[in-house]
Amino acid sequence: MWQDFPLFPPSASTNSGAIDGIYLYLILVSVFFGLLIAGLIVFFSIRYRRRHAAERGAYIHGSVPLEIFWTSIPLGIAMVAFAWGAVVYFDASKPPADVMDVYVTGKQWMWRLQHPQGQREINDLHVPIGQPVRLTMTSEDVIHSFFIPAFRMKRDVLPGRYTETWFEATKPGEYHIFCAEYCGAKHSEMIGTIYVLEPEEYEQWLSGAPAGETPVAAGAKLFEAQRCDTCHGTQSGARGPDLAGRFGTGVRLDNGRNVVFDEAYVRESILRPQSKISAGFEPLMPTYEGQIGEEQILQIIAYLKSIADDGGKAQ
Ligand code: HEC
Ligand SMILES: [Cu+2]
Repeated sequence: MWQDFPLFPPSASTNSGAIDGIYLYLILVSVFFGLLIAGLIVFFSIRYRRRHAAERGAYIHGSVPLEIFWTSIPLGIAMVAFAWGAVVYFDASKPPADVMDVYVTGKQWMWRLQHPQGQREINDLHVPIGQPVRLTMTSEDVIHSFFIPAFRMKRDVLPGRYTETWFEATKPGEYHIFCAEYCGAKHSEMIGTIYVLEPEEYEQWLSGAPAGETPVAAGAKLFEAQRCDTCHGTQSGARGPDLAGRFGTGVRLDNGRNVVFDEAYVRESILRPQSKISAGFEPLMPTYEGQIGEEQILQIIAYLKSIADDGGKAQ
């Protein structure tokens, strides 16, 4: 019973210790001042109580040193929390270089996850210990939020947008995944489990789970099946821009603005191709709105990422 309703979740990621530190600081400051103020209220009301009916208090005209004293101390305490929080926040927001990409789509009322090697999971996620994992997330319907208390990690998952977060698990075990944004009737059932395994166990799990296609391979297939390749080929005279080696670079638009070729840009290009036109090209691209789902778009993105890393060669 208690394990299911822990007052304080286990601490099982590289960031959770630092986040707990700030939490503890805020709690201690609050407890200290809470007790101090409560104690002083009692003490003063006894010490300065009215002793006979005609007694009047002395009028106080204010004191600059006192004002400075009780302004600067709270300022200092708040600034410590701010600076400390900023450092931890920046540390926790950028993933290390050797991350493993897991793609997540939220949907009323479940989580679908896909590993870079192709394994798919629903409401469960197996990860190896000591390996940074980056989650690229989107929603197929309403706003959800991906929350792993044991990792002190929570990020909203929005329809029509990508959000990213990452973690590195430090302790083997099973931890809760919750949806932390009220998302309809069965919001409370939108829960899952994250299994943190030793690297060998993880390899074993990987080889035991049906792999299916990797996101990159599925994306490459879609790229042909949806005939993207007819316009975005490498041959000269192609009607659309070559997409190899482009991910993460800048794009010049026909209105002179510059944007980044990232997840959001690819998604928008597929669903609303007319909204941003690449400089030097005609607005010929058809929309795929309603024909390609969020998971498939993520696969195309994984494919375009892969042909950016390999110096432009597919797969
Ligand atoms: C009929 C030809 C055609 C097809 C089919 C087509 N595109 Fe395009 N696409 C274009 C053209 C032309 C542009 C450049 C003009 C623009 O930005 O809309 C473009 C732009 C893009 C861009 C932005 C590239 C840049 O350099 O800014 C992406 C990403 C993209 N397409 C992806 C796809 C994907 C994925 C598919 C398949 C699902 C696809 N396209 C199918 C013609 C096509
Ligand atoms: Cu939800």
